[in-house]
Amino acid sequence: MLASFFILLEAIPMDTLLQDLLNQLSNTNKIHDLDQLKSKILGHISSQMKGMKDLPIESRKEFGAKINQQKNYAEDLILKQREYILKQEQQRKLASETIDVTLSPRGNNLGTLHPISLSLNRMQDIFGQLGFDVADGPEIETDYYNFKALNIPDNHPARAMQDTFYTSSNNVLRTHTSPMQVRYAEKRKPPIKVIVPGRVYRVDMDATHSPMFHQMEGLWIEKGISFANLKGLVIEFLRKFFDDESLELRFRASFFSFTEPSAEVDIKSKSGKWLEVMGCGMVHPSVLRYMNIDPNEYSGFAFGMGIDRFTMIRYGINDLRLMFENDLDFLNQFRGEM
Ligand code: 2NM
Repeated sequence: MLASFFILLEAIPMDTLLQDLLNQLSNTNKIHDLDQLKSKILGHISSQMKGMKDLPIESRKEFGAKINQQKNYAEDLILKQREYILKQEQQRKLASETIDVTLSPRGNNLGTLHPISLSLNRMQDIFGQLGFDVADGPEIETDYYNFKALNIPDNHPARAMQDTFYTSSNNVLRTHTSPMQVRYAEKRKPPIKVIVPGRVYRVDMDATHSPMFHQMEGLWIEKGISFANLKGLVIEFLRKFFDDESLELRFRASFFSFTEPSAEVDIKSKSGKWLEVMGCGMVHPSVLRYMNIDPNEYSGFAFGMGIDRFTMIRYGINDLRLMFENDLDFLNQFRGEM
């Protein structure tokens, strides 16, 4: 409160109650308190005014002038105090909203690569260094590329509606990425070295199967390519991918319509259990012919693996559903992984 008001205060004659009330003004620092005090002050002044009618007529004028002077003075004081309080409040608010630009940032909210992307990058790096091209293609495929060109017979159970998603125009959601390998190879001359990663679809849904999952298939066609080359490449790839130069693995004879002979590959886990991780084989002569390649001149091998499964094994993820929920606490654990 400004000192000049108090000087004025002494110049205006007033009763002690009013004086006391006006003195309290300088101690109010909330608008609510000021409003309450204001109504006390103005109430007191107006009750004084009401008593004016009982005064002798000759002193009424002087009394009225005095009360008016008090009222103007009080209102002026109240207004000044109001401005003072508002200014204080504003300064307090500004001080609390100060931004300290020298503080360090709150951490970034950059996204992370999904573990499936991490695996895919890893696979592409390894095969890239071994001279493989990367190709991708349509997820909606024709019966020809998804089944027929892969030597899958018309009556094969994989073609059934319970296993394959069909579109209304009788195309399919590709059940593997091999159709793209046929598309790739039919337009080229050997040597052909390509990997095809991508989404594939099968009618399947439980704790270990998702209707959409990720696969990567590879193809190497060149004069003189043998099963020994296939084994060498698969061993090299698996040991690099799992970062374990002494990783134990085994090839088990198997059957696929598009390869002959065929094998499945198991790796030995840390706990000593064999885990099946991929399938492979020498490309069937019929499939080579669909690729416009003469099986008497060229041979080749092909392999396929589930990227999701590789990811779960590498990072110790025990539930497939985690891979597709995009829970941030899950994804954040892969920040900085490779
Ligand atoms: C596998 C297993 C064995 C495969 C075959 C072909 C193609 F197009 F050359 F015929 N691509 N991929 C293949 C072979 C895939 O996945 C478990």
